[in-house]
Amino acid sequence: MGEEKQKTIVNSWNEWDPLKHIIVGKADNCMIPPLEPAVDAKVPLDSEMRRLAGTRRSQESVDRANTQLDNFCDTLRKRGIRVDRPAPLDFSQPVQTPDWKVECMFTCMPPRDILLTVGNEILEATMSYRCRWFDYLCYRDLLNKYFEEDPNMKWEAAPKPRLTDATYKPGYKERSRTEEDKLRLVAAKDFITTEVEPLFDAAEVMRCGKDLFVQHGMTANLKGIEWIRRHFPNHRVHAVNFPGDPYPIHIDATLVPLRPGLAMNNPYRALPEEQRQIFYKNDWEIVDAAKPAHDEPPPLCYSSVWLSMNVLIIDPRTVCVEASEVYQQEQLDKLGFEVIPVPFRDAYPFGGGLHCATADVYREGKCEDYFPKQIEGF
Ligand code: DAV
Repeated sequence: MGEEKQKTIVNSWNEWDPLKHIIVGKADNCMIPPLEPAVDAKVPLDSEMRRLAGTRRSQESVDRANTQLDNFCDTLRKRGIRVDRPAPLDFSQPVQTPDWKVECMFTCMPPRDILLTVGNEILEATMSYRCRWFDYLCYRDLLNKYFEEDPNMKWEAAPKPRLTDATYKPGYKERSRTEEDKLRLVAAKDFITTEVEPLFDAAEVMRCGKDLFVQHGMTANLKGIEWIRRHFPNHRVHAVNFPGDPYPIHIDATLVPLRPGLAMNNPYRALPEEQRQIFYKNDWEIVDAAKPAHDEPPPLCYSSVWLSMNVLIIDPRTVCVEASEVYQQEQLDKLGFEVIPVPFRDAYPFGGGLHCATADVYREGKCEDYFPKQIEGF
């Protein structure tokens, strides 16, 4: 069926049901983010991005990323999946609100960070970086179109945070000068943001039907997780933590569900024993993700080598994996998947891997209960 004939339906309850319609980001105009407090806590301590903060990325690197993004779109379209693209802004512009000003914006390469699709709803997340405050503008044309074309689509936006200095802990930088400091702070659940207002990136949420698992870390605070809980009263929302990750943002290179009953966990960021119980009680298996094929991320990348496990599942038997990630491919092959290798390393520096670079619009299937046996107080 030609993609223009496909009726627009917004519906996606999990990360694995058969994919029909998706948004894939663009690298155009992407900036190296300015070192405002929340960005500072995430950019690796030894990264060149620190020196180049607030500058443009080279056009050559943008073009290479866009070539891979376009190729990824073609791969999805050939499988009958409808693909939409955001509208990049001139991210080099300084932006301000009544409370603050930053020298530039960031990117619209990773739509997963901001758009949370739960059933027939697409929710714009609050975000917690000032340079990402206006991310939503890149997606408004698309969301408006889905709203017009699907009479059941619910279009929501979480309360825009003020992101004043009160949102970030003073002295956090001084307390996190080394990787050991960072690991200690993360283990104590001491993150850069305060609890003055709800904060979350959509990519902190792992969707498994009736259950949403949300990482409490550098972009989502407890009030943000509570906001999600009250916003989705028919769901069960679980806060999860991953001690072992010095830069905990976004759950999708850490804990990734593959199909009902099977998830993979980053072995360096193990889900704590008490938080695993809900999986075991419901006969889920959690396997360690295969090791990444690379020792280092590509230059000027603020994500880790674990983008290896940032896979996009097309249906419960088919998965897109980055083309050079041979160990991850081999593992998923052994677990019974057809693996589609997708060259994507040139796009990594722009905001992440194959899952980060996408946002679901439509997967077939309905809201199922994969965790009928709950754990008290979790
Ligand atoms: O391992 O650096 C990357 C997730 C980006 N959305 C990591 C997490």
